Amino acid sequence: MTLLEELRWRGLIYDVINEEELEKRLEEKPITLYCGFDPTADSLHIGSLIPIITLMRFHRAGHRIIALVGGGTGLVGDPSGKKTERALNDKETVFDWSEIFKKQFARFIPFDNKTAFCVDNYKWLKDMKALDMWRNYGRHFNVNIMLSKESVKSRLEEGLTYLEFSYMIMQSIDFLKMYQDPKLHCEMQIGGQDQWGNITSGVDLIRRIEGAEAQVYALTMPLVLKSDGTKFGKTESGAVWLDSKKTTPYEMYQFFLNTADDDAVRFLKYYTFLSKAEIEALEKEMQVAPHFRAAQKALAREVVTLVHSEEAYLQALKVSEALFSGNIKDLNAEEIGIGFKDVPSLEIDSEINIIDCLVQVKAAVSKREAREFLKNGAITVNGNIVKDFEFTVTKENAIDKQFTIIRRGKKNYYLVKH
Ligand code: 383
Repeated sequence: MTLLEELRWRGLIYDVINEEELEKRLEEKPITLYCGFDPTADSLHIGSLIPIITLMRFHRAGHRIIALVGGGTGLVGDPSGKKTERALNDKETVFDWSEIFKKQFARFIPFDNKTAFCVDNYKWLKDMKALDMWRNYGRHFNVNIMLSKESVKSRLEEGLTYLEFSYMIMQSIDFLKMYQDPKLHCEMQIGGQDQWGNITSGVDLIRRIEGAEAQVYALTMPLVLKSDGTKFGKTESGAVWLDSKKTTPYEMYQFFLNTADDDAVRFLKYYTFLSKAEIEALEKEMQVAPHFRAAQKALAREVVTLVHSEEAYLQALKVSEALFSGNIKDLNAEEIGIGFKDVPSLEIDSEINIIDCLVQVKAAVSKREAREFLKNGAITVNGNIVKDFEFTVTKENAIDKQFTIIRRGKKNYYLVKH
């Protein structure tokens, strides 16, 4: 399989210009391509992951890649895909976030300044003079064409500021600058399907300035939708972040583990480096024994290992299996903190009777109900069934003298912190 064939098999190509030419060009010699990311938050999230991994696929196939941080464009705000105007963040914030993005990219991409580069468009956009901008670039942009781009067209009723309107000019200048830079000679831009307008506008600018024979390429990847049609990557508590402080490896593991059967194979193709044969084997396994969730487990393993580390994955797996089986005895305090981050909890000083405890942590609505649960063997404390009404929850018997885990029934967990 050629790289393009592989990308097509993975479902990663939404649109591409010059496909045949590109196929030839990629076979000939290494190409340089880039993808841009605007620092609009203090971390990248899994929406940024597919373009990053796609860059990695090109790099591994011998091409040269550029991860661009939009320190300049981030001060403007891309209207693409946005229904309303973006918040205008102050410069300090955008610069801080740019630095975070650069560090996060480096976890995926081995920047060596020969085959992999990290650039920030603030470097050239910051010195741009308004007059030069209009005279040198503005004259190449046809307003009718700009108005026909989805990012603009969809906002005409709602309203769009001149600042946002000019965004595509800046992204186009980036492509041009990096095309002209002798060290980079960037010939291709990739992005999500929402970026098609901005990318093709850059292609047009390069052709206008460099001549129609200038060969440049563009490829967009599909927006990731779940089989139920909703956007992938969001949880009730918001985005799934790559920063482990914002989304723990365990949470990320759970997120991918919960992928619907109908989505699992597609996401394995998007998000992992597993081969066609490996993915097809997982697909078969899923058809034969869907309850085993082999595809989801592989997906969660691959993503958490890639984004965090093997160690983080193993820990997430351990916590996840312990919670699933109810066998939490082997977990240490750190792992309990991870697995029980969001369960109802109660802080106590020294000790508490089990019935009072069940009521206070809201595992039971009344003492009577608590006794009922105990009598029926529905309550476990640190993995052991407790039936005794006089049982006391103590710091002494807590895990690492910090946590007592109470489970009611099969799945309801409560945490007592000592
Ligand atoms: C800035 C300057 C460039 C080229 C691109 C940019 C950023 C671009 C943008 N991209 C999105 C972002 O930053 O706004 N104008 O949040 C997202 N990307 C990638 C991908 C995606 C897009 O970072 O579809 C999802 O992740 O293209 O929405 O010279």
